Amino acid sequence: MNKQILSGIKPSGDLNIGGYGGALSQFVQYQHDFECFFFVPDLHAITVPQDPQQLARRTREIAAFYIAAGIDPTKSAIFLQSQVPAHTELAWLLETQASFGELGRMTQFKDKSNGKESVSSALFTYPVLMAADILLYQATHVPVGEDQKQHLELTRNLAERFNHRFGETFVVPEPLIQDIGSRIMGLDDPTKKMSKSNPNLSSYVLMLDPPDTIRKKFARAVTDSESSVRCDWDTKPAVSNLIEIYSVFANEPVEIIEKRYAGEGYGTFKKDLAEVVVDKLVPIQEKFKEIVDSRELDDILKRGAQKASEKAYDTLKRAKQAMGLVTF
Ligand code: ATP
Ligand code: LTN
Repeated sequence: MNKQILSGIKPSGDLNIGGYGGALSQFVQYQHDFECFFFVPDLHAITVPQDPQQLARRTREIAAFYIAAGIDPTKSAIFLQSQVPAHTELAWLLETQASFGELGRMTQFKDKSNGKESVSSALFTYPVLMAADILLYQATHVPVGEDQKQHLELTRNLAERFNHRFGETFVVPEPLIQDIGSRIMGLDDPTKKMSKSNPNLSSYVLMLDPPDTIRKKFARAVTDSESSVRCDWDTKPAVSNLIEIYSVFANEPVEIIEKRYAGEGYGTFKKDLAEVVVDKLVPIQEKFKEIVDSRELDDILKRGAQKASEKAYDTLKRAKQAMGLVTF
């Protein structure tokens, strides 16, 4: 069977190393073994209020990060979701198959709407648009962080339900959630995922943080009381989180890192961790700066949208026909 990957990172805030560990670093690895579609889900970003200028800026930035991190645009399609209208069209078709109850059970919706007086109806239907993103490309695999597992499960249910009601139309996708890096936690609190919405700026490292800021943030990162550098999420969550970050950025297994720091205190380990992250991020930051405002980026995104559209419209047409909508 052909293997296809689709995934994306929302332009809803400055990208941090959580998104790199859970998503971007994986994208780069998979591009050699799969036909890949990497997009920027800008329509998902506007399910919560966005400043228009900032949204436009961040959308370019996410696309530039894809390339700067090593995705080859001649191999993989890189595009913006809003440039391929088939996404919203299929989302509508799928909404007719999704129940109110199942969308209400989505934990991301519950978290994001919790305590708010009013939220957009698009925040509620968000996972259906995500299902459309994936099903349009007949993706067999979707690399995401742990937090997206429930959305993937809904996507699988919708695909199976549609196929059952209207005949085989969609591939039922598998999530690709890596053991290491799929749950990078805050540097201030290892029980909460590293997130750009955390008001404590030291809780995350941004992809564009200068080296000295990265060093300071890791120096301040919380650790656990017992001072050995050992991965044990139950009793030592803070240090386990730092070891996982090291593992993602150095591309080394956890056991090797534990051995290297056996008998060392947290101080040396945290200093080295900062350097491992700086070494990885500095070249990405340089490439990012070269590309983010370039015409080359516009051309890549245009070509990507063309390639994506071909595949997307083919699937959309089949879905419409299956449902009895007249197509010509
Ligand atoms: P928000 O925090 O605003 O909800 P997000 O960071 O979860 O946004 P995206 O930026 O779209 O949303 O995330 C892109 C990808 O990065 C997703 O696959 C998500 O699972 C993953 N990801 C995000 N944060 C982390 C994290 N702390 N650890 C591992 N993966 C993460
Ligand atoms: N919901 C995801 C972003 C996203 C996505 C997708 C990821 C939108 N559509 C399709 C993978 C495949 C998030 O919040 N991180």
